[in-house]
Amino acid sequence: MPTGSVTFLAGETQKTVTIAVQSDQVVEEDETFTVTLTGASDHGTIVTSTAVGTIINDDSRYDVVPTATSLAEGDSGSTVYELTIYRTGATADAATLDWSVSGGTADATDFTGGALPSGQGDFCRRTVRGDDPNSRRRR
Ligand SMILES: [Ca+2]
Ligand SMILES: [Ca+2]
Repeated sequence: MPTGSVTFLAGETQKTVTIAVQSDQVVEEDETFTVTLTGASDHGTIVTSTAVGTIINDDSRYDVVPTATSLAEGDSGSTVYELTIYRTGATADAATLDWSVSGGTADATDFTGGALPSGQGDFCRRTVRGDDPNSRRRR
């Protein structure tokens, strides 16, 4: 942890302490630190001895709700499944996430267009192919 000393020359009444905080790209809680004054060389009394600083996290975190909506696929057409993605931490700037679907027990034939979906930005609307045998034949 940082330490240092401050020297007041004769007649000086104010000095500034500078403390360098390491930046990062880690999502974390805001963090506090305390600066404590000790050991005045002129035997002066340190009346207010501590100051608290707060390091504010400015990194954002993303979480997808881990269980997607469960819906019947339907017998024709398509059904819209939705996922919710949350962003916390720093949200002042716009951001884009990529997403893609990989097979669990579903495969590409279970999605409209016959491919595993992927995309950017539109996190909330994907369609699943209905299980109408006629619609499969039309592919
Ligand atoms: Ca940061
Ligand atoms: Ca951080």
